[in-house]
Amino acid sequence: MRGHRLRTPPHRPPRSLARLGVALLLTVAAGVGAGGAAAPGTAAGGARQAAAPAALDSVIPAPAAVAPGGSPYEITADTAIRVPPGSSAAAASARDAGEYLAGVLRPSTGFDLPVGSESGEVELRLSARLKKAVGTEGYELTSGADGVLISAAAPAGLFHGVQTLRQLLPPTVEADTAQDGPWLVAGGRITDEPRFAYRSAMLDVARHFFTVEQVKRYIDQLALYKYNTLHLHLTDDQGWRLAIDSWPNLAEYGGSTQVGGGPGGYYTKDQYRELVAYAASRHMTVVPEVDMPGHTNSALASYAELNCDGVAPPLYTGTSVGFSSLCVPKEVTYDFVDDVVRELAELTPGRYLHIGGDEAHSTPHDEYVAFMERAQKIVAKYGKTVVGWHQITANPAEGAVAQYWGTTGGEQEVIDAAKAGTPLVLSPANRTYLDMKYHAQTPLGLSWAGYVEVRQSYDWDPGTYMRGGVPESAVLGVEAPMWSETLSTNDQIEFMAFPRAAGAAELGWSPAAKLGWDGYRDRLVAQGPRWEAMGIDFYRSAQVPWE
Ligand code: TNX
Repeated sequence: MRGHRLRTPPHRPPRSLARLGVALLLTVAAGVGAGGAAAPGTAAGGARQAAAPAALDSVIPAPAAVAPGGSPYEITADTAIRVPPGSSAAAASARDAGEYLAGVLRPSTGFDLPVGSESGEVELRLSARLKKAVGTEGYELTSGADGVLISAAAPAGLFHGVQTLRQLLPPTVEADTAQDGPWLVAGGRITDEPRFAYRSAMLDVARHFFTVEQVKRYIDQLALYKYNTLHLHLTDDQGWRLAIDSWPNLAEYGGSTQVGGGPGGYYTKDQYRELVAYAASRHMTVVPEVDMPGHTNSALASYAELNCDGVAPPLYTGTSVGFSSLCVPKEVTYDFVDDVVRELAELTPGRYLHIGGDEAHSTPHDEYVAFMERAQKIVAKYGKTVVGWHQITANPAEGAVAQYWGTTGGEQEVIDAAKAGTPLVLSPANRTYLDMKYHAQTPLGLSWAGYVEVRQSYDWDPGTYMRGGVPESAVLGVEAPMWSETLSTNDQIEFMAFPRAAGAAELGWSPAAKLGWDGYRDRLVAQGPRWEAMGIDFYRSAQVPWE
């Protein structure tokens, strides 16, 4: 994995001297030359800083409503962060959002930025009356000469507002060493809330295993774009990645390899709890997936009795799909499902539990339906709501969520289920699959759903995507899945995720009226230097006029 948060971005040509001169002049003209932010770092570092603050509507996802105006606020060595007092869980979580903000700003600004409840020019405020206007995830951000106020009805809204504030500051704010200011936030007001409740990214930790630290890094990157769900694809033919006490071989043996034959790995329950808690600290809920009845070779290899012929197959390290199935007629299969779902539900604070159900090509259809009927009941028994790949629309339980992964939006079974009340999470493979190659020469990824360039991934509307008269109200949200057959490092994940993960986030958050390729493309340009400062080796698509 590459070093994180590089001070000198590797892909960036040096700026011309002329441009450097202009930037310095603008800095002085803005009144923050000599006395303002004294310069840690080099002249070249200073020249990288935009002198005028980023426009309020330049962030991703595009905010719902923006009213620019008034003086900017400058974060200085004297700035403090004010958070709510009190002993409620909400106040504590709001304070965490304040500490998180300070944690982002301190290394790059070099300022102390104390966090406290007494005073502070950057304030995070809980305000119950905002619930009506912006819900529990929305926020209001107002900025002027005296400070920045982020208000929200709930801590999640404050956290999302913090992400907006972050993007309003220069990209170098992401660096982990001191950079030159000025740290200006444009004046005005943003009123913002999400279009969809479920804004998810999936990581396949089964085909290649990713450590807790690797997943945390991805969580932090997703938080910047207001994702609120992390779907972990925990099991597949190539590996079982979570310890299950009642069936210990699943992880110990079934998790002992991965695609290509490496050592694989699995999360102990404590490690998994740590991941869930870390995601929660970024206001993301983990949706765990145990994929059944297909994609189960790692389980079948671990326990002979789960096989119809009673013979355990060898572990599998290839990339074919559709060859494995749990034994639907055997009763032990449901003991297994019950134990796994019970232990998983105990580890899951969120309401959703994903049971897969895709590509069960080795399970006869009537058996698939019979299995899914029982599996969905078991999930309900442990108090969770089912999510399944859209094949579950064959017989969806009441309330079950179907995750659409087709490419046309036209499957009649899915359309009928959605119209009859099955909510959909949209992850069309030729739009949001982050493992699809960008183009024929992309060294990583697959191409079964076609090439997915940046525009292709962004230029669609989740509210009108499904055919056959499925209304927007049937869409719970959007997901960007990262399958890992060809990906085994963070660098590789990040190259495939960025820019596309930012686009899927915008489709999930921003109102339809704010979507549009031209505007998005221009806002994307500004993310390039931010990703560089974060050490993200993103794909420099020729469709985007990077600086
Ligand atoms: C299809 S999408 C799969 C996965 C593969 C992926 C690769 C889905 C529900 N199943 O098993 O990893 O394609 O893009």
